[in-house]
Amino acid sequence: MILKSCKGFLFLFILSGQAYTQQKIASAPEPVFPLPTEEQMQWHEMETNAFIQFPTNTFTGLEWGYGDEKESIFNPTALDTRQWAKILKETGFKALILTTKHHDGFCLWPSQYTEHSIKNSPYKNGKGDLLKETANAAKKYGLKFGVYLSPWDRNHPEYGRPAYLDYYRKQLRELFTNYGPIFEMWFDGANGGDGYYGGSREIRKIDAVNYYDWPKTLGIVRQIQPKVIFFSDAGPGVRWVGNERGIAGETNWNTISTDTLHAGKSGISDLLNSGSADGTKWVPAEVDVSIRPGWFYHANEDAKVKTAEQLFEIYLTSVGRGSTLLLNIPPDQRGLFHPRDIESLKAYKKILDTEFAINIAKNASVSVSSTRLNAANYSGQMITDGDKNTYWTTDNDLNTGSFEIDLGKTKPVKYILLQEYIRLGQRVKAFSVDVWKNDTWQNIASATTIGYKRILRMEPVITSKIRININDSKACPLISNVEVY
Ligand code: FUL
Repeated sequence: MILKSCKGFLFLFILSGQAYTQQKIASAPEPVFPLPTEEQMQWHEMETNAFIQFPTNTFTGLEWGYGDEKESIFNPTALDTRQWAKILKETGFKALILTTKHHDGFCLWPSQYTEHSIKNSPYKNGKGDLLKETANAAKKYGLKFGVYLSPWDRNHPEYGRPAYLDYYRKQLRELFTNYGPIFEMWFDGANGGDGYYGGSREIRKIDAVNYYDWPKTLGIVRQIQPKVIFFSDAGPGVRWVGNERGIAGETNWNTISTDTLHAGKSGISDLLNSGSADGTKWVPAEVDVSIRPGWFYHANEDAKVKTAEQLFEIYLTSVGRGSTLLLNIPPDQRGLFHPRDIESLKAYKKILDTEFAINIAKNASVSVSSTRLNAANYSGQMITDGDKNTYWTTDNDLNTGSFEIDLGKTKPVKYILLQEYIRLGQRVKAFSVDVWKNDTWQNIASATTIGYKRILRMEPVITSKIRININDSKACPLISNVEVY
């Protein structure tokens, strides 16, 4: 392969047989801002992560511990963080995020700043450190590790006053200094209300916008680990999707204007769910949902564990709509994933492997309405070449375009998976899908955004050719990948 420059174009000479064929190479389109950071890109590519919540609620049966639980109640009999990590790895998860302290204020690590922690529990006679054990298990199984540290603390006597903020920041320092790389930090939106508060047993309200002084608090964490991604309603790394049912918006922009949000702000669920086309920041939606009705293990919910089919639906409404799925699997009172949850997870993985077994568009030939400057490096083939770093695009002045994928012969089609090259911004606003049937094109689907990934499930249709029409885009569309199953 030889590269030469002439009149502003690069020419690529590829040796095919005995002769060199000349191919024109053009430069990339201008980005459409805002853009993801490198860490956000990695986060997009992870697609499915797990949440693990194991506070005193597991033993009290509550959903929100009051903060007055005795430390002695935390007594898992067979805890094994390697079991969690092993199953998550086997069922396709890329990371786990541990709730290190829920609203009850009970810490799963021996924090030096409180007595309300694992160090005063029977677990390993007070010598246990679940943060360390979980981080080690994640590492052993090649999973990234993240943490949740509830800002709301119903145990702490100073909650709602400046002294608590100092305590919270010290705990963040402990987390980010002692447990290795943390890829994501989860800030919960639930903040303030009734609680034990060191025995006061009263209602404490906070000023949600100002109390935590988030810029300063996040700055402290960033100084220790600059690459961490912050989750909250307001981002700044990733945003809440606006519900806990596992459903991202059918229209799902990774962009949103964060000056309209703050953690815990009410009345913005729809905005969080869809993002906004004209948003000024890249803050993609994360879909957090539990495998059980609640966030913690309760034996009376064993029969209500989501089925593999329900989990697969959630996959389609989260990852399939360009979000990342954060699926909560709460360990039981032994400290292990319950057999029912494991059964669902394994069967869900089987569905994924079966439904997406063979991409029938892999290396299929693609014809396009037009190619950017007729350059080889933006041709239709980039869509089916299996390389996430190459893409098809058009000239700058076009915000529509179409391409046809030739499957070679007639085959049943049930899913079409599309991806934009979002490193240069999310662009597509509307697209439709046609299939070749009875010697004509028939429309079978229309949708809005694509983003990092979009999966359309259809009534199975038999066809030999698929046409995707980009009907509206912020600027020339950049399509990096299409798969067909
Ligand atoms: C919510 C919390 O109140 C729940 O208990 C749970 O931790 C969930 C992930 O976030 O806001």
